[in-house]
Amino acid sequence: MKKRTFLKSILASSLLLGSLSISMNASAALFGKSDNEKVKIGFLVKQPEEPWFQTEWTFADKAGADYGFEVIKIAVPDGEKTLNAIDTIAASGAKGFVICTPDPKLGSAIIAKAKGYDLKVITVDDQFLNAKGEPMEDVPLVMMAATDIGRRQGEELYKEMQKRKWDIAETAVMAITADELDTARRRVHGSIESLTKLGFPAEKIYRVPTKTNDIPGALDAANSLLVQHPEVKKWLIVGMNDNTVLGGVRATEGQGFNADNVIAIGINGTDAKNELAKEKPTGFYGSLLPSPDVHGYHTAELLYKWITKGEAPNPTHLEVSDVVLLTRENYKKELEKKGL
Ligand code: FCA
Repeated sequence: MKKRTFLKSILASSLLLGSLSISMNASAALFGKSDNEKVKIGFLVKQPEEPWFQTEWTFADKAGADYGFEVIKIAVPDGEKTLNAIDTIAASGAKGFVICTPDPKLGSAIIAKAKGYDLKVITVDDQFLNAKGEPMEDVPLVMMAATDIGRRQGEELYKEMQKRKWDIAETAVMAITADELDTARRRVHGSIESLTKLGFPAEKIYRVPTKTNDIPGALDAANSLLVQHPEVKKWLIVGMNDNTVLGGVRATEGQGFNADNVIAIGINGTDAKNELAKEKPTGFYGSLLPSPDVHGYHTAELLYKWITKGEAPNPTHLEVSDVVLLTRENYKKELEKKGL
């Protein structure tokens, strides 16, 4: 009953808005496009403090400027905020949203809520899981080519270790894992796969799970691993993104390691800028920069076309595989090339 009254009032207000927008249209013909008649989309991200997601927002806005739509950007660090954000988006008159969910298991709830409002949904970076924990293949997704980028991380670490002529006998790999997030699991898996293929002894690749996907979480995980292996003289550090790897580096520093006996390579690139800009090199050797610009721009563009032309994203899944290794030497130039 309540729901029906609510629907009625939505209907009534949209009729009212409809007549308002007719008169707006007339004035828009005279004065150009008004903000009220612009298509609106939401862009929801789990960790707005990461430059990665800020970059996606910036490029979604760029798509908005190019096509003439408005992007409503909302931080969704947890499930409750995510569901509230969907209400906000619907109330603002947006027709859909792009989302990097704070928890893939929210997939079914997000889709159910979006359907209730007739909102279209595109996922970015992290794939939804259904109630059974299976990937929701039918929801459009744009993400990095996780396994390939992970493999590249392992290759670059091995290459740098060889260049420095390190003795494998005194070296080990610290792999900070976040296996419940599929993209993270695939990256770390790819990295370990490359390292072992190239000849790094599997028994000296130590995995440790992080509780949270940020620097403090990774730092705790790394500390617990370091105390178990006082015999290791040199470390290679693997993790799913820059913050995870930075947590590992900070932990090694706490135990007296430095740029001479740690090689760490992150993933994201955008989030490694400050570290690479430090006057003195740290154990953080470099970062793989995929394409947050493409993810932000393209998801927004796909959603706009879906809303305005009825063209659903095809293919449904897109893995962006362009990646460049940023180091202290080239990071400024490479980031500039992408306008970052
Ligand atoms: C995940 C990570 C982010 C970024 C993104 C592409 O969402 O948490 O840091 O790497 O994938």
